[in-house]
Amino acid sequence: MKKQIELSYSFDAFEPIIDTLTMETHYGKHHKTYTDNLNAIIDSTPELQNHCVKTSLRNLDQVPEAVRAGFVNNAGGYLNHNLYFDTISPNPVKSPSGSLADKINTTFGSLENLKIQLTDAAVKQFGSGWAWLAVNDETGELKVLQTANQDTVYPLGYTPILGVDVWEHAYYLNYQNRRPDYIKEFFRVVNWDFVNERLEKGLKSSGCQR
Ligand code: MN3
Repeated sequence: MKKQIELSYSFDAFEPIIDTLTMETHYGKHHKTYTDNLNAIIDSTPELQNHCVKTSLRNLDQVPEAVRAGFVNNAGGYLNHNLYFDTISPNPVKSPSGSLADKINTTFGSLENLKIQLTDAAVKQFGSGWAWLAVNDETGELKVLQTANQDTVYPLGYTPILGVDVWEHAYYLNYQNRRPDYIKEFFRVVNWDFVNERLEKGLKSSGCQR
């Protein structure tokens, strides 16, 4: 049984950057629905029961066609949001350290340049989707990617370490059509210590961590 991550903050912790109703609905309705749907699909699909969700996403040809589209949407919705809600913090560490700081500087030149690239990917994602900072599973290199809907970067051979949710449900009540404003504000709640932890864990193990 897959479970949503437990939140270490209250729904009103991000006011006024992310409003209380958006947090409550995002976690309590949207993320919950993806999680419930994923559990229902896994329960009815023996082929999915002995693998971690990530592994099945990387090997979609082994997922029965009848449930494949639903699995992609709901496994993606489940994993993408576990990462999202874990990455934000009311008391974030505001700049990267450790291996992450080194890699960001080597790859993008600076944190500011990385934010520009992530913002560009997030703004240009047409319709619903995500912008990602992701690690190449083979080379360990960082890359900015974007995906539509709840698609993940796992089938592309990457592991996400930071996701910017650009579905309207993530920002519409406060920001309406002003997606660039939301993205700018979102960076104020990103806990870069957590992103670094994801990077370092990912480099050490290719296990089943979320
Ligand atoms: Mn969302």
